[in-house]
Amino acid sequence: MEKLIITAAICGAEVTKEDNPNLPVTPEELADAALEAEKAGAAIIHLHVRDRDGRPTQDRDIFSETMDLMRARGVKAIIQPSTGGAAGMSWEERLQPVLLKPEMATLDCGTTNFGDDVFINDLPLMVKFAEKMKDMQVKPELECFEPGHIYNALYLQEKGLLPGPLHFDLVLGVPGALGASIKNLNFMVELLPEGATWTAAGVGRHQLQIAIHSLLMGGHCRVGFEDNIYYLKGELAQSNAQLVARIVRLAEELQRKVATPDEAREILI
Ligand code: KMH
Ligand code: ZN
Repeated sequence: MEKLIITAAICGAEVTKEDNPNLPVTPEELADAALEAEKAGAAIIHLHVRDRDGRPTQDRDIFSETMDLMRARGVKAIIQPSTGGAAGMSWEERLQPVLLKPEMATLDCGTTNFGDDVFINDLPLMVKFAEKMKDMQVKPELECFEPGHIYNALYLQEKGLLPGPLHFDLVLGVPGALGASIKNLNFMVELLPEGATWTAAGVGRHQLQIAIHSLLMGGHCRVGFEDNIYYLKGELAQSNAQLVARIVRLAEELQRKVATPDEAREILI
């Protein structure tokens, strides 16, 4: 099997310090969390940033400051900014971090209910995002919350907007979207085109189960506070690194080697 690429989704847009006081939100905290997660075995840092009040923002300067701090601390992982941001943000705002020309960024592949909100990703928006990423040579990670989103990604590929092999993130268990189960993960993986790579993310208590199943299937894993703030039922996670380290231990037991950041680059970019 291909080496396992672990993504640490260290902050997200929805979780707060009230939910888990260990959540990193400032540029300094995010940089420390990224380094710690990388040392634990993460090869990709999926990044959201917050403003001074801890609210989600797509401010380009805050992304830039945070990414620079990460590199200054010695982070070698692929830094993958979100273009999803938070539900309700304008497309102009969401695209801001792509202008910094990161190695990768997310590209959300369809509209979905997202808790009490609607996370809007209509086709014109997706085309705009794919065109911009193609122009800026930013590798998209195709976020799919529903099986139909995979067909939207294939539509973008048919239009020539997604050069190179496709890389998907199958996100299962968002409240309002497809539930997190092994059956649903299998179904989505069967829909992926030949040659695609994929990672899987389970939300909340499903994070561990989905990561283990992905590990066994030959996919990659995403863990971290964006999707889940607990280590065990009723026990808050101490850090993103703690969640990453558990996957590394499981991978070792299952004899799946973990990819370094450079090995992840070779596989994905
Ligand atoms: N915060 C969600 C509404 C992404 O990063 O591209 C969207 C999200 C997806 O987190
Ligand atoms: Zn995200």
